[in-house]
Amino acid sequence: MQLRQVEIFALRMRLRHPFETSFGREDDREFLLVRAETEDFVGWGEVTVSRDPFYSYETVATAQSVLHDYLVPWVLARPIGHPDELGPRFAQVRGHQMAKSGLEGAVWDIYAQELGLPLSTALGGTRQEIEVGISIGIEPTAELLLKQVERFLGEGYRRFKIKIKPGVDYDRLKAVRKEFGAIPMMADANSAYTLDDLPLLQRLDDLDLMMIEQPLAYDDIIDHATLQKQLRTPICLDESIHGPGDLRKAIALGSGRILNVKIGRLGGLSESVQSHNLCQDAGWPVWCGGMLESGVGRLHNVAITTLPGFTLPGDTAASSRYWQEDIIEPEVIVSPRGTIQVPDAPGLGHKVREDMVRSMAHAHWAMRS
Ligand code: OSB
Ligand code: MG
Repeated sequence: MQLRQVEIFALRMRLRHPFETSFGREDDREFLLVRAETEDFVGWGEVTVSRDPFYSYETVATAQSVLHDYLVPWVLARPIGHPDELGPRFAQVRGHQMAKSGLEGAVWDIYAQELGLPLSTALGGTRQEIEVGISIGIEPTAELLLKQVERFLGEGYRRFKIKIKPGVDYDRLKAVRKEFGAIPMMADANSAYTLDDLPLLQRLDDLDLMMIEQPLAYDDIIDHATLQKQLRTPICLDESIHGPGDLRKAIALGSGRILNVKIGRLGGLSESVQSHNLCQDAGWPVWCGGMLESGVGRLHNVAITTLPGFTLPGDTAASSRYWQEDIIEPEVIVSPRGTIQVPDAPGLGHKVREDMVRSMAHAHWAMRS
C-alpha cells in the first residue's frame, strides 16, 4: 500500500467519572487520533498518550512532534508491504512507542480492509466474543468503592481490578472481599511500592487476588523478580515492559507471571502479537489493558484480545463506562454476561464518526506524500 495522506487530530474528551490512580487523577482524556488514507481505504489509530508525563514519559506534545517530524514522513515516503515493516522502519526513533503505535494501528486497519478481513482475523485472532473486566480507580471512600463494584457486578463484568496506593490498599480490598465474597479480583499499584513494603505486599496474599499489577518501580524488572519469589500472588507487569525485548528479559528473570498487553505501551499491534507469542512460549497468560481509550483504541483492543493467549478478562469496558457519547458507531457494548461481540466487518468494523472528530479536534495536522 502507498499512503497518500496522514492526518493527526488532538482531542480532549470529558470522562463521565474521574479516574484516580496512585500517580494522579484524570477528569478528561487528552490524546491524538491518526487518520491514514490510501487511494481506496481509510484507517484509524489512537495514540494513547495523556496530557501529563505521569504514566509514561510520552505526552500529547511529544507524540505530535515525533509523528509530525519523523514517523509520518517515513511512512509517506515509500510503500508498505505489511504493517510488520513499520517497527524496523521506525527503529531509528528510540522509544515513543505510543506515537509509533497510533500510526501503525491506522496502517493495520487499512491492511485488514485490503484483505477484506476484520482486524482481529488479520492479526491471527480466532475468538468471536471476548470476556472483559473493569478497572476501578481509587475512590474517595471504601463505601463509594463498594458501590462501584456492586454496579459493575450487576452489569456483568467478569473481573474487578482495583487501584491501590500506600494507605489505601489492604483494608479497601478486604472490604470488597467481605462484601462480595470470591469474585475474581486483582489490584493495580501503578508502581507505588518498594521492596521495603514487603510485609504489606505479603499480607495481600491472604486476599487470594488473581494477581497484583506493577507493584514496584516503572523501570524495574530486578526487584520485581526478588518480590515474586516471596509472594504467592502472581505479579502482572504493565509499566516496565515496552516491547518484546523487555519482555524476553523479564521472563528470563522471573519478574512476574502475567503480562498486561497495552498496544500503545508495547509499540503497536505487531509488537503486541510478538509479545503475546513470547508469553505463550513461556506459559505466561496475557490480558488486554486499557488507557481509557476512545472507541478507536477500544476497537483495536477488542481485536488483539481475540488471540489465543488472551485467557484472562481484560480492562476493555463498554464505551458508556467512559463517555457520554463515543466517536464510533455503534459504540462498544458489554453483554450482561460480561462479553463483547467481535466485529465481523473488514478493518475496525465499526464506523468512526469523522464529522464529530473533525468538529471536536482542537488542533489538526495534515501531511501528504
Ligand atoms: O495502569 O492500567 C493502568 C488507565 C490509565 C493509565 C494506566 C492504567 C489505566 C487503567 C484503566 O487501569 C484501564 C481502562 O479502563 O482503560
Ligand atoms: Mg496498570
